[in-house]
Amino acid sequence: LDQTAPHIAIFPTAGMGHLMSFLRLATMLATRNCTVTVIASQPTVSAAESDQLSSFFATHQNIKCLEYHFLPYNPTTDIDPFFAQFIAISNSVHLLHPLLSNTSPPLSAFIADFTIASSVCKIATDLSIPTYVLITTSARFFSLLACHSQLVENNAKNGGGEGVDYIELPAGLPPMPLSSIPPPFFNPNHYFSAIISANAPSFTKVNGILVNTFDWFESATIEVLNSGRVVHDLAPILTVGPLESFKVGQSLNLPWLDNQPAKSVLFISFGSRNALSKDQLSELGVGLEKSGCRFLWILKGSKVDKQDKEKIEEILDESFLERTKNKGMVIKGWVNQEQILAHPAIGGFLSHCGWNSVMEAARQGVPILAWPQHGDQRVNAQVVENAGLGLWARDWIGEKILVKGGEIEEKIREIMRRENLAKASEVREKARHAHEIGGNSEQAIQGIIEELRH
Ligand code: BUP
Repeated sequence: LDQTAPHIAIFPTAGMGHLMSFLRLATMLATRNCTVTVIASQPTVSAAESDQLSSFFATHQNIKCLEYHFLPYNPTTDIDPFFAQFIAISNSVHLLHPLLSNTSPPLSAFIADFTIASSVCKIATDLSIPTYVLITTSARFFSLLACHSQLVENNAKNGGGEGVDYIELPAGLPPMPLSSIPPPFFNPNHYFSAIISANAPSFTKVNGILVNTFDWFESATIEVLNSGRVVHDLAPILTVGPLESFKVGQSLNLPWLDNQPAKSVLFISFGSRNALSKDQLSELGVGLEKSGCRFLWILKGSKVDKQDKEKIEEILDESFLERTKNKGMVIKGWVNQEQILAHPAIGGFLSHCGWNSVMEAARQGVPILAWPQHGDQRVNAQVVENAGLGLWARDWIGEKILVKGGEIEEKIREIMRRENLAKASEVREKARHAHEIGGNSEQAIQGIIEELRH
């Protein structure tokens, strides 16, 4: 037993995208000899999160679970349930202090989600331990978070962006298309913006900002962020991605997929909290059928899975399902996406570009056809395209317009071309190299562990 190895509290908030990154980091630290406690906030928003937590702790008994029952938060206005959860978790962080002050071995540090960073910094000061944040989006989107107050101010001065296509970013970061920035970002009265302004000040107080990305993938952005010119006194950016997958209880059981030719199947998923409109789903069906491409489609009917009760046949046309039954498979419910992306039959990924999905595709060398919906996803899609991991259908503006089947067909044909696979394989090599001995991400993780040894 390594007596000097640190004891790290891993503190995620809400949403599968956030949770998966934190659980991955937890296992990576545990396999590098650290003692790890995961703070599991209860109750979770989605069933997927509580299922994931139960199976995770059943399979990783070396990782401690600290159940944290936060106080209810009753917003008076309409709010995204995941945002409400961030606020609720943050508001009662003081309840953790007594639970954490006597742990054995004593706690060495917090690694917390950005959405609660300021509150965690306060209790970490009381406990006299350092705090790190883990950013579960791209470094490019993080750069917007880091200079949020300045961008909101500039936007107000410029009349709310009227007639502006691009916004200037500080310190030589390339300008950003205004259409890529989620509109609530600029609205100080919106919860999204309020959560950012409450927590962005912590970026200069924490000991390090861990980002689930790798240097090669976003080198220019990372260099500028670390130059100190974007935000004075910004804590060091430590790239730790792509975060490695953890052991799961079950192997993938999809005989249909096993019988498909290598690299022939397009995997389709819009993440855990996006549901396309019925009309859009039906156009996607038209596009798939016309393209003749094999597909594995994960279908979602509503934003929070606990409310997602409709059957596949109630969402998609039965005749479509009948006509395509030899070409494709539609699944409703949770599947292990990482295992699917790693399957030899998968040759492309139609994705909303949630950042975990992007990093998983990078690790497996699967080309992405990016169809972002909201939040950070358009910014992430641009990163994907710039890095050569795929194509961004930039005219397909999520939720606002109906993208027709013919256009979808064309892009599906394009993404399934061989040359995209070759480029994506190069990305995979770079992603793997980041975690080899001497790779940037491995060095960053080892550096944190060394710093925290007692
Ligand atoms: Br859906 C789904 N299986 O069926 P993102 C998702 N995932 O393993 P999002 C599955 O959940 P946020 C499923 O591999 C990824 O690790 C997927 O995170 C996994 O998107 C995670 O890709 C989803 O970041 O999350 O859901 O939009 O908005 O919280 O970033």
